Amino acid sequence: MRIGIVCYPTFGGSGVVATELGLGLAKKGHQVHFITYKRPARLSVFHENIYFHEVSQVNYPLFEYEPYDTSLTSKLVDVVKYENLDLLHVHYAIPHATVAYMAKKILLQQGKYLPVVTTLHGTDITLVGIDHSFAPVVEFSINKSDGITAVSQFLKDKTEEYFNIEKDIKVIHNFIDFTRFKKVDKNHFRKAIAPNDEKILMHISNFRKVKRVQDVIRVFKKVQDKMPAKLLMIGDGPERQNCEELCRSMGICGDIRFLGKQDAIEELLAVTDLFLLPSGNESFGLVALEAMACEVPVISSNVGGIPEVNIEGVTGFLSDIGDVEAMSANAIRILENPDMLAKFRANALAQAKNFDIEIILPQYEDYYLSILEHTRHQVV
Ligand code: GMT
Repeated sequence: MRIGIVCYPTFGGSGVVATELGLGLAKKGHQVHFITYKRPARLSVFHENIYFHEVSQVNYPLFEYEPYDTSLTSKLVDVVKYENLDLLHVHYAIPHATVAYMAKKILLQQGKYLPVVTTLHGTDITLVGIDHSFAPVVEFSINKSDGITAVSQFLKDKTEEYFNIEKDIKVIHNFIDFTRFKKVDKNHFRKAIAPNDEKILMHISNFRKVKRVQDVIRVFKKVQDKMPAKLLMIGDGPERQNCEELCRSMGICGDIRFLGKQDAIEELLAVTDLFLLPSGNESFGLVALEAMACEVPVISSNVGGIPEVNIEGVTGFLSDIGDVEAMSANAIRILENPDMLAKFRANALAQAKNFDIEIILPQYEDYYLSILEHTRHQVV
């Protein structure tokens, strides 16, 4: 197939999933065209089946806000037509499902029917999507997609609860590529980060409010009161400053390293003992899956789609949002007990294997084929 992929090219989960999916499809012989405003963060290798079309910025002085949707639509029309794409897969509804609909209408006038699949990732529904400034457009655009997928059962249910969705939403869970995410021997890293064999805890996110990064610090403080420990904070975003100030006020900066945005997170996960994800909302929690693939148990909140990934008492522990006491007690329980830690590590890997790209990617391929079959007779 010739597949177009539209996504946010940043470090966010939806862009990561879109990029990894494109890479996986390319490896299986499909021709994949990424259409975004910047090269996707994880698209760092050359592959003969991968093409990248950059949407250029228009800086006309009249535009206080650049009309990105219009530029993206024009680019889509161009790429779909001249690369003769079979299908367009857009990730994150806003504005991508809407832009896809516009491109579809333009192409229809020019004699081509463009099948569109929209994948819902989370905040495009639960946070931004339901905002009045977007909701009618989001509902309309989702309904105009030929296929709709959601990354968890939770997200499907929420989408159907919030909006009047006329089509079936297919749940295709996020996935993990074990050729990249696996526990590797990085003992020299471990020695550098924790020279006295301290326990290593980790958090990765975009440091937005929804991630509750201050809870990570509070949990870590309670763990550290019980045992020597280090915390790695990976990523960057609006809450980082507040978070650093909290560390300073608690006097624990010496044991916390803010590493900013990192590419090779699997190398850091390889030396980690426990992953913390206390989010206030999370449709799936891809980072939890990445941690688990590297045999790291997860202490998380019990919101959204997280329980579909992290299994209570098996791969980690789940607590109510903001319950720092329970989260730290659970973290201490695992870290104090080597047998339990070893068992949870093995369980985490076993659970992650259910989300192996080798299992999930064919679900997308089958879904594309069903959409192509379904739209084959569309009158142009
Ligand atoms: O985690 C984020 O805030 C980024 C956001 C995105 O769209 O890039 O992530 C969402 O999509 C990820 C991939 O499907 C999911 O793993 C995250 O759980 C989801 N984030 C939220 O629902 C808050």
